[in-house]
Amino acid sequence: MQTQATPSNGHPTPMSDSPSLNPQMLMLKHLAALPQDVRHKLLSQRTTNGFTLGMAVISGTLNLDSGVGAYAGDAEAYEMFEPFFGPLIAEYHGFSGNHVTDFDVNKIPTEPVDPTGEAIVSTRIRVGRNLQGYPLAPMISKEQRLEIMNRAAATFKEKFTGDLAGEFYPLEGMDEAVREQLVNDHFLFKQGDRFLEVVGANHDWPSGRGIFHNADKTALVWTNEEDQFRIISMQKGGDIRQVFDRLARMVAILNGTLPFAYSDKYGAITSCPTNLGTAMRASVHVKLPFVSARPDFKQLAQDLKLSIRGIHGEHSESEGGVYDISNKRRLGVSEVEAVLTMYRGIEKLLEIEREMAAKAAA
Ligand code: ADP
Ligand code: CIR
Repeated sequence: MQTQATPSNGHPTPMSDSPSLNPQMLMLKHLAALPQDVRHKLLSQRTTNGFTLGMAVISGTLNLDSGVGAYAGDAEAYEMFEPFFGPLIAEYHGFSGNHVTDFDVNKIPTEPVDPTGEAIVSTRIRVGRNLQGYPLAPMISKEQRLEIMNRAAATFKEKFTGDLAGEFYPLEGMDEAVREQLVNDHFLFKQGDRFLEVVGANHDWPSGRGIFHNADKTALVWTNEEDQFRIISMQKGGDIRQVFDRLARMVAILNGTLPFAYSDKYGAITSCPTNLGTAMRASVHVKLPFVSARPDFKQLAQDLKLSIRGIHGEHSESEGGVYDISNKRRLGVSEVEAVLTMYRGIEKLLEIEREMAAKAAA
């Protein structure tokens, strides 16, 4: 695909020609696999909020390079269009049972994954959450977004105390230099990309969007970006257990006041099917100059059930041999298992990195 210079939202956009078709796109595969009569029936249905199968597949239809190509406009869409979403979700996550949740921090090793502290620059764990009783990003109204933002801001003020105490900052009216600095420092989101744009998830930007953070910027919550909440725990270095412990406390506090949309089968309900289940991405920014130069780097990561991103988030590039490495699966693993996948995968990659560095020095 030809791309133009990266625009201010950080994502490469196609030139006037369309991006080339990804023949592996899951949406195309699972739409085509539906028996004709089922497909026709589903195409004629709409959820209570007015979401249709046509809207669910619009992102992949207009972004032919999509990996998945589908979004849900509300929780009901996952049930109504189950013949389409069910097999797609099962294939992406490699799982079709019921989701199990486990936030027990005692199951995370106390030993640091990077004992010398030289390789891991920072650790971040985020979960996506949406509230019961509201549509998801493609269908939510401006008023509903504002209502959620205001309810959230009140909860942060009242319930986030001690090390979690901080302030909520709406994106609307934020000083541009402050916003840019927060993005560059990896704390704040950019406007949703072209995949989210065409499904309507960027409607009314920046209204209702905002960020809460504590004094140290180690506990953060985004409102109304892709999901209504992205709950984030992050800090410098590689103390994965401490980051997980903080996240678990934040999730419990928020869920106690603002009940999350949850299904027995899919766990946390999110607009992107790749986020269902734990909706968790546990990542480290890690220096891997030798491993990343291997031609089979991507395969190696895949075998360890890891995803690789650049250091400015999804669809960005690496800088200086530092990569964002995270768990790939979010459904079919508990929160503890998602973090352990990342922990063990990084342990392995660092072992290979050390061996390669020693060989190169010999
Ligand atoms: P998400 O993780 O919410 O799916 P992105 O991949 O776009 O979304 O990442 C959001 C931001 O978080 C980006 O600025 C990214 O660089 C930052 N980030 C992700 N992982 C880490 C990490 N381990 N340390 C520091 N920043 C991180
Ligand atoms: C796609 O289908 O490629 C986009 N809608 C993004 C999907 C989520 N991200 C990912 O799998 N890396």
